[in-house]
Amino acid sequence: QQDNESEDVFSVPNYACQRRTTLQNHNTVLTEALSILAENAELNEEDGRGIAFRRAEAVLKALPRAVRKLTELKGLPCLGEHSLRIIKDILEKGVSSEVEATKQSERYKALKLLTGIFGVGAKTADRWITMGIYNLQQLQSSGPTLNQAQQAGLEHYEDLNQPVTRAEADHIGEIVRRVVLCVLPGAQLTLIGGFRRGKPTGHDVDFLITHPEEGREVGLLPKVVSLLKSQGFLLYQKTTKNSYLESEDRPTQPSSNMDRFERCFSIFRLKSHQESAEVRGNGSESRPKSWRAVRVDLVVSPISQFAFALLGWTGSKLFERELRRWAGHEKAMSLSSHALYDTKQNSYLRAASEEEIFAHLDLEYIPPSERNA
Ligand code: DGT
Ligand code: MG
Repeated sequence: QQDNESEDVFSVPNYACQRRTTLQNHNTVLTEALSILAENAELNEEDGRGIAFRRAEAVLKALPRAVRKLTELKGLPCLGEHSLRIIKDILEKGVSSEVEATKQSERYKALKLLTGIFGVGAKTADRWITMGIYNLQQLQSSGPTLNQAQQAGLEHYEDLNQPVTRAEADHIGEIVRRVVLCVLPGAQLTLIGGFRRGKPTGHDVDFLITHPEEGREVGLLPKVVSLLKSQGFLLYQKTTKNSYLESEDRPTQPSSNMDRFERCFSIFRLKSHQESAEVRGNGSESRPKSWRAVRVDLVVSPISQFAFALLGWTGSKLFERELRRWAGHEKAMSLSSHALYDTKQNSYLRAASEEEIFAHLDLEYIPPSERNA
């Protein structure tokens, strides 16, 4: 009797960084529903609610099979009353009225549309909605002041909302690698973000640049950017300087995602592979556009921080957040994309690989493809 019962109840560890979460899961109807509510909370800047739904979503992603009954979930972590109610509705009726109502709501639709403009966050979108701006036409006709990023975002709206494929990411990688090596022979370029976790598409392409000799990476990024620009690859770019100082950077907010690497947010002009053929064969009328805009992020790390940067930029966002929560709550350590600090020993813990960081944290190593929490 008791054996039967325990067979029917799921069990997963508390933190997403203790679990192996692949891209595919057995409960997509449930996880997509919770993801909508999480997204809605994030768009409304209700961070606590957003995190609660993300954690619940991640627990369901980690289950070894589809959920059949609510009672199977007894004892699982991170499933609050609200999430359980949504799951119950879907198990019983096939849909959640709250999720459906959210998807239909004018505010949700407008927030999603407006924050889909590069450079527009939840705050700006909310301000525009109060001004009666719910779509791109209203935005263009009522003309609030746009900064340069937002202007570029609006101009390339359609392209930037088309998923980037892995092939496009690799193509951009070849272009960037060539330029990086030209500026600094021996430098290394690594594809990070969702593509490193095995995602077939992404909303942008993220790269981490380093050099095996500490310090050689200093000053690299502005040169890379100006070379890319002179070769016509950049439609927009904003570069921020490295402001990390170990002595003053003891990360005080383990939940914060911000880091201080030298970084370039850009919009890349990517030529279509078939461009030459199409342009040649097609005369002049209604020639298809021969290039597309793609969001590309470049981050530079000194080799001494590379493992931390790699871990911090591979994601998923929830996996990162859970790693920092684990470090802080369970290990009295503070993890950032620069370093790991042990508050009991009052010292930094060095690491040359992601494996070493997991070991410092007393966690089983989880490879990128299983960090899709
Ligand atoms: P995507 O691009 O939507 O397909 O999915 P991801 O997972 O590539 O997400 P993305 O590009 O927003 O960010 C990649 C990872 O980098 C993400 O898991 C968290 C991390 N990340 C993003 N922005 C920052 C930042 O400002 N600081 C730090 N430390 N990490 C960041
Ligand atoms: Mg990305």
